[in-house]
Amino acid sequence: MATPTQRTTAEWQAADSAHFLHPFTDFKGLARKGSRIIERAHNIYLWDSDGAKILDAMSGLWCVNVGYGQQALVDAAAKQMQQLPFYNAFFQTATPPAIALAELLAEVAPGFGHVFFSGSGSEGNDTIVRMVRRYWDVLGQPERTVIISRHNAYHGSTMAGASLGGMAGMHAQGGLPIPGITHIEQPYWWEHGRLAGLTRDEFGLQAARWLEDRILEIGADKVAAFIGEPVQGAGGVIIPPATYWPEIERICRRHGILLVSDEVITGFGRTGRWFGSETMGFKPDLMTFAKGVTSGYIPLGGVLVGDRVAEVLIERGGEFTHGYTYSGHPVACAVALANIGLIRELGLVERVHDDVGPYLAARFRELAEHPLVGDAETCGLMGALLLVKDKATGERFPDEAEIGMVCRAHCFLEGLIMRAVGDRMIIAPPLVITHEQIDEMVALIRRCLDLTLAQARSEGWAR
Ligand code: PXG
Repeated sequence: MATPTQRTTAEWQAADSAHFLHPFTDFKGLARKGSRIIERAHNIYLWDSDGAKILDAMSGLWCVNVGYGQQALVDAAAKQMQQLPFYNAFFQTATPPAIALAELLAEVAPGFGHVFFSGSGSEGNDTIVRMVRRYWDVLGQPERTVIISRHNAYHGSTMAGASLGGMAGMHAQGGLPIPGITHIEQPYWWEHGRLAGLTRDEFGLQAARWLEDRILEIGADKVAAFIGEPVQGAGGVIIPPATYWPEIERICRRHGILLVSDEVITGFGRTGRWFGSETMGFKPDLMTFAKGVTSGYIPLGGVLVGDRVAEVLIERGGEFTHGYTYSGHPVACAVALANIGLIRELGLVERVHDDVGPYLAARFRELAEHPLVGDAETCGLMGALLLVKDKATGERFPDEAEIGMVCRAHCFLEGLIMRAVGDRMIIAPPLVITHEQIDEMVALIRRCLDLTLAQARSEGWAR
């Protein structure tokens, strides 16, 4: 069997397209282009199989919060693998790393004294669906089953996760959403508020009231929960107006509905607090987490259970018939312990809040001057640039221009990983990024915007 260094890029690409079905990918289209083979990484940089260095402004897939190459996480995994690589928590057993992590999570998430572990964010959201319905069952209100989510939300790829999500393309495959899940419009001011002449704050209140309208339409006694990402990630880093979440919280309380914050991306420092719900000023009943809990070094996810729900499930629920082989996997939990320890030791949450977050925001305000940029927003170390056809009027590019993909292709060639979501270019770099590295990233982004503008002009999409 060949080891990574023994094959050429072309050989890797041939084997890749012969056998590997990639997630969210047109298999045949990828086979024509060939994958870029990523072989190693350090800090915020990746190296591909041709030796090219790439600045990873997406932290892998929104997860490598502490950056690549952190030896403490490697050591924690190796030590735990030697001592006890696996044991389950089903039949009156537990392992020290899982117990210690549950304890530590309760400390970083005040008010969430309990945790249910899964292997991923999707499984965490499947757990959410079962848990909120079980909660109302136990309370003698089994008809409270409906979960309200939002269009353009992302909550995972399992049947329940994809159903909670509001991605039309996903619902079009496989008979989704599953019953009992409904979606309201997202709090995207540029799309739904700007042209209606609303200020961001006015729009935030209006968007929150869409939740109340839906609750009244269905009947509050049928609604189990509302779920949302504090800041939508995969949907394009949609940062809601400051008025949105406090109003959502008031509406949920008024109708007795559980409030679920999907913190898979926004957890563990990304927004400048431990959890995005703190940044957005609301207190959920349940929080889904994954990604940043281990900085992506090993899969782990779960649900942080607030005291209101925990008390009912523990005191009155009996057996909760749900669990995964890897619920509380000792190696994953050991890595999470080391990761959270490192986040604390390096002061990364405060660093995002007080230092690199504001610095990124200032540099993004400069990018807002670029002729291609209609809007530039950040929240902690998440950022988005909206690419527009006409800066003066805010007119957007037609879908056929595929402006985001054009820009992403330039980024790829220039050694920068940036995600394109329609006409939004988004970033979420590792929380260890320095000022100098932010400068380097912004210079690369600027160059790619210039190249994109030149191409759009030559193809007649822009003036
Ligand atoms: N909730 C949120 C908010 C997410 O962002 C999940 C749940 C599902 O987590 P798992 O671990 O099952 O993947 C996610 C995942 C993208 C992209 O293209 C985003 C995610 C996953 C894959 C791609 O931005 N987020």
